[in-house]
Amino acid sequence: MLLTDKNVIITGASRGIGRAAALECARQGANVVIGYSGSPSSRSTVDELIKEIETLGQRAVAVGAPAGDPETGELLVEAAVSNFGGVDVFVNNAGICPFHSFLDMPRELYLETVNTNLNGAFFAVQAAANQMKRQGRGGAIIAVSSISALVGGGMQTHYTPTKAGLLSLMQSCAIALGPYGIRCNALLPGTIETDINKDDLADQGKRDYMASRTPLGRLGRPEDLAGPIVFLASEMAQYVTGASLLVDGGMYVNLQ
Ligand code: NAD
Ligand code: RM4
Repeated sequence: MLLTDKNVIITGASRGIGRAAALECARQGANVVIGYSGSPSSRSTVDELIKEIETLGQRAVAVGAPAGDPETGELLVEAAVSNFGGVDVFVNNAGICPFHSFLDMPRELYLETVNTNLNGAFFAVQAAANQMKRQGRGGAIIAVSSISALVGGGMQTHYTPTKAGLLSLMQSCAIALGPYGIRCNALLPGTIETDINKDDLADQGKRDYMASRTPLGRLGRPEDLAGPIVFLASEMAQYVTGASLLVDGGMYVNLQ
């Protein structure tokens, strides 16, 4: 049990990587605030997740609020404080990647992507960090960035800058928050099969190409990210801050 009695907030936890992380944190002894978009269609999956976490003997509450809203971080923190008594770990995971070509990128799509993935994250990290500072017992902040913080994507020109931004945010926050014992790290997943890339990977040629680029021979699963997130959240990583952890089956280093 690496997270006994820790209170963890995870954004975008209704499905995919966030959901897998929420379950693993609970297995490791944490209570979880489940951030989700607030859309009524997500409510039943969120309720199921709460039940699964309770079955594991832990507590969970859900907060439905858009990730891009600057107030959302405060709402998540308030839920953690009022239900569990504080925040020890904040995982900024919510994100979108609506694949689109560059030259005709709709302005609204660009702005929505940056707002959801990066602007909201800034304010949420700030809210979590202020609460951790008030508590005076340190904490861990993890941003789910991407391999795409390091390499480009022709259909991701709106997305990759947000992931590079999250990586940079964690590096600067590691400096700003180190004096309070708050560690800040970035997780860089490779290509993980989730709803975010369902349509993109429906193209068999693209799918085969992405898998063939991966030395471990397969695309990732959400559960592949759960252990690394728990590690960064836990005392096992007590001297790890400002770091970035690629979890990509080796895709990034696979030049030839
Ligand atoms: P996903 O689509 O399954 O999950 C995304 C989560 O974010 C969902 O819970 C969704 O409801 C939430 N979300 C989206 N927009 C939101 C909004 N406006 N407000 C609140 N919540 C919102 O995809 P995933 O792959 O699990 O993505 C999780 C994170 O991992 C994202 O930040 C993504 O960029 C990152 N990532 C994914 C991959 C991959 O290959 N799947 C690779 C690298 C990084
Ligand atoms: C990731 C990476 C993956 C892509 C997802 C949507 O950051 O670029 O290849 O499928 O985003």
